[in-house]
Amino acid sequence: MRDLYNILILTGAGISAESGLDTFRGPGGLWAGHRVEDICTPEALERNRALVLDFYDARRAALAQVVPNPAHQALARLEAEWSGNLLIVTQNVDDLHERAGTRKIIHMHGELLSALCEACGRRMCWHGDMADEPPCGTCEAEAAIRPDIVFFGEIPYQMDAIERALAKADLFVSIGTSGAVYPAAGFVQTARHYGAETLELNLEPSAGSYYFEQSRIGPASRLVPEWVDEVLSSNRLS
Ligand code: BJW
Repeated sequence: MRDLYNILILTGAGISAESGLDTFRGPGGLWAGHRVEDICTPEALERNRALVLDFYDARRAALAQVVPNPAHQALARLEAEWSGNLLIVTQNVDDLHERAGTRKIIHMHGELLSALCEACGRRMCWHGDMADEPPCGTCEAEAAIRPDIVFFGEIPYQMDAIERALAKADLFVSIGTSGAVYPAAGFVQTARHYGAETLELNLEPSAGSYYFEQSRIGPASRLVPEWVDEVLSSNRLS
């Protein structure tokens, strides 16, 4: 076993499921009765702006009702206690990692609590509704505020930083993601290419399970704290 210093963790909807947030592709994981791939696009936003804004307003309201679970808390503890490097890249648009105490995080698919002005490109913290289409607080453009969410066909955020982290990772861990959406689904192969060990923690084997050296099956609220205990009690820090 090689020394361990740089740990890169990818999280998906499964880590927030036990907090009460729906996943995308499991049972009941439908987006307002549609496939997420048909609706989460810039074209859908253009065609039916009110529906999309309403949907994200409801998600933002639901987020205020839930709290981090033991999996989010364990990763925050790992960040606080691990003397190597730890980076969390999340596909989730919720803020449960941050509320658990995580500080080093990239939201590659955007954030529910952020808004993006399509006119001036400015991003701003957003806690209220967007359905009433307020003007941009900076450039005052009308009907230009949209959720700061990466839709299909748009480029995920901070890909350069993620590529750099993949290239230097000693261990890549994927938690609660189905491996159905790229580029995140390809991270395991990139990490392996650069020599990282790979581990998957999921309720069931994902589409990409085959690429992981090790898969552990079970709920994140149990598997993640167990794995964090293992890492913190190991002597593998280089
Ligand atoms: C538990 C659990 C518990 C449950 N404990 N586990 C053809 C081939 C290949 C690629 C493409 C293609 N056609 C188009 C593409 C690209 C496209 C894509 O991948 N499409 C696929 C459908 C094929 N991707 C894109 O368009 C992306 N952009 C892009 O590629 O740009 C080009 C580019 C890239 C890089 C550099 C330069 C250029 C953008 C993708 C945007 C995705 N957006 C969404 C919506 C976000 C907003 C929102 O939240 O509403 O992101 S879609 C949705 O899926 C969301 C998620 O982040 C994402 C992934 O879902 P996730 O997290 O995996 O959830 P689920 O539900 O799928 O899985 C849950 C998992 O949890 C399951 O495995 C359960 O078992 C598990 N679980 N309970 C542990 N208690």
